Amino acid sequence: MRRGWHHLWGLEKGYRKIVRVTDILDSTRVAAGGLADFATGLVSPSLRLGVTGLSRAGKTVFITALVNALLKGGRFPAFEALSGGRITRCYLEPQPDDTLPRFAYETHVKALSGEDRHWPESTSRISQLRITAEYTPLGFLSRNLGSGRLHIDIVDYPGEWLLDLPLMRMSYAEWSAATVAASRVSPRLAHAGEWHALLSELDPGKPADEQEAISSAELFTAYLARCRKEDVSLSTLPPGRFLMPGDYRGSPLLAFAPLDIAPDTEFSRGTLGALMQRRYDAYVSTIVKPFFYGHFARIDRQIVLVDALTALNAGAPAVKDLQQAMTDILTCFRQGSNSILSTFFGRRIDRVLFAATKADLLHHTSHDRLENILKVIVADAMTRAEYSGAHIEVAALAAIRATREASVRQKGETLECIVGTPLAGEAVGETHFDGTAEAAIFPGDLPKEPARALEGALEGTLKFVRFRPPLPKDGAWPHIRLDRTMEFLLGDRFQ
Ligand SMILES: Nc1nc2c(ncn2[C@@H]2O[C@H](COP(=O)(O)OP(=O)(O)OP(=O)(O)O)[C@@H](O)[C@H]2O)c(=O)[nH]1
Ligand SMILES: [Mg+2]
Repeated sequence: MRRGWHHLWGLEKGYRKIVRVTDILDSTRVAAGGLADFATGLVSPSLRLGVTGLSRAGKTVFITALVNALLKGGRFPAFEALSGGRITRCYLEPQPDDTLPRFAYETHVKALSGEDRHWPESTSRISQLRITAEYTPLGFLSRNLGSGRLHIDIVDYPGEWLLDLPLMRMSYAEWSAATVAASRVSPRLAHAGEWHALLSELDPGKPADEQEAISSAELFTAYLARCRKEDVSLSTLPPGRFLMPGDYRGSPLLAFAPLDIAPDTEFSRGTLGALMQRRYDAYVSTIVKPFFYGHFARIDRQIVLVDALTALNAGAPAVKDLQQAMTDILTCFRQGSNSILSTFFGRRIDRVLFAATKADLLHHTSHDRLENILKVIVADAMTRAEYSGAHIEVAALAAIRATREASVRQKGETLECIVGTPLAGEAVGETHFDGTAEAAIFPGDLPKEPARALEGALEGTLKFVRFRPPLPKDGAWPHIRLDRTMEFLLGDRFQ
């Protein structure tokens, strides 16, 4: 079925076969970026940290908390360079890439501060922030050579864009066939009705009709949106810009959709198929490739944030699809997959962390279990992606912890609860919250055995409430395991 998704990347054989002039031009673009990176690296070492995750996974909150920790300090025992006092000074600097929007750190801190604090607004664009750290290196010799300086460039980009990368190695017909096949299987099938009805009427060989292309793009997008909704909660829904068009809203670049065709179909000029194919190719070359060459290929380290709890609560199909998304993501990170790029400037991602976010929505007794569930999902994805490459870790974390814990006795039973202030409008069963009162909530337990969670045993059993963000203590927000995450992503660069 989804043959194309899995065999597109990293197969040097396939790569050689389809290296075209545009690929060479594109790589030159990377080389230019790489040279600029290299030139700044000569003055002070720099680390480009990619932060990604699907929409609402917690990217903005994570980066805000991470930068705040570096700037203001706080309790981060497992991040040795900070807790040991070796990081002597951190400051924000103008970021080196003039064409990239800056990550609006100050705006997000402001949103999270004060009496009417709230979670930051959704951000659907790529952005970047440079923070520079001065530190005392470990070891007698290095200490005597003076202090070290490291630029950390944090790049926030939507995970949906990552899931678009396989399109670079897929023709329109291959993508169409795979996407239509996937939509004929549960749970997608139940949401594809309207789009399928139109699809069955379209004749790819008929003269192109702009209106048909637009209507099928609309119905296809509505189908993707339905698959993303919380109760279905699917993750693998490319092309990414269909659900988050940003500046491309209404553009012909997004006015195409799959047709019901074989993967090796060819189209004559002027047909509907040819029009769709042209737009698909334009999407890939104007949107996907510039992201790959301009940003993705320059990343050194990557954290992928995952809202695993929502998927677990939605049931087995959502978990399976999350696994598929991880497989696709790992295929992007597979060593050799960017071998053309590595020969140009020898850069490659050396560490990837998959992190389940919002762990503060569970009692701490379930944190290790959440980590274990994610471990199994990632291990399985690694096998399926035939992954070898960067060092991979998993974690369960809360970048900003909005809850505390309490034991509540109810009907002779002790329940391990979380306590926080649910946002106005949130509800658990019959209880509706007004945004001011604290409440103790039993969120549910994760099973000891990860396999049970993956089989869908948790479907509908977890109770999630959005809590009001907490106030910082001594400059930093409370967190869960953010320090371990920082140690994995940054620790060795302060040695
Ligand atoms: N309790 C809790 N909630 C969190 C945490 N991180 C994120 N959230 C919740 O998740 C929502 C989304 O977080 P963001 O950081 O905005 O997610 P994002 O990935 O940047 O989302 P987009 O910009 O829409 O792609 C927030 O509004 C919070 O409600 C956390 O550490 N704890
Ligand atoms: Mg965001």
